[in-house]
Amino acid sequence: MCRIYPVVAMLIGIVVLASGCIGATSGPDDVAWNLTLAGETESVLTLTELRQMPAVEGYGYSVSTVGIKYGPNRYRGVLLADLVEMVGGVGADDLIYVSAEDGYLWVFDTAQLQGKEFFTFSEELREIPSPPLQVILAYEQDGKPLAYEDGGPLRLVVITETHDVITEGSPWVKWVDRIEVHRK
Ligand SMILES: Nc1nc2c(c(=O)[nH]1)N[C@H]1C(S)=C(S)[C@@H](COP(=O)(O)O)O[C@H]1N2
Ligand SMILES: [Mo]
Repeated sequence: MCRIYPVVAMLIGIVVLASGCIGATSGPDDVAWNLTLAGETESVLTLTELRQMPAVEGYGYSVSTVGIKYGPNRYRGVLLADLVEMVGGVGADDLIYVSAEDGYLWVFDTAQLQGKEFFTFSEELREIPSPPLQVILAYEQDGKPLAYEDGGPLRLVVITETHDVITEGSPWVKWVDRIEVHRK
């Protein structure tokens, strides 16, 4: 008889864990996440506010330093350039620091802010001339909120119009929580 109690306790535990998981994935706006924009002014945006901004979409396909290819996936988000505009914009020599809660940081110059000067590769990982690219802060992947294991809720992504262009993974900052304009 007393052997039943551990089993019951375990079952209750499983139910609690399961309902916790369901709660966490029930909708994009349930995730509490603040994005800090720091430039001439400072501003903090929620996911809901980001979703209300003009959105852009495209294909993202990246390759990690060790040659693992991720994608192609469809992404939706806001232009990094639009976010920077909200806090005073950038001068030609300014740099944009994009960082995450794990301490990762990637620095973009103003050419990259406009989608220029990235290396692009074919699916065979041969370098190809760069088609037009856009640098976005993505909140959606393949029509769903960007999952935490994929770098969500907010990830820096480089997108193209077609699904066959690969870019280097290092600028694809996961879990972005801060974007900062550094004046030269
Ligand atoms: N926050 C954060 N974003 C990150 C990284 C990281 O360590 N932390 N690694 C970057 C690098 S170097 C690559 S190649 C891609 C893919 O990394 P992964 O293969 O470790 O997922 O994510 C990028 N974004
Ligand atoms: Mo990497």
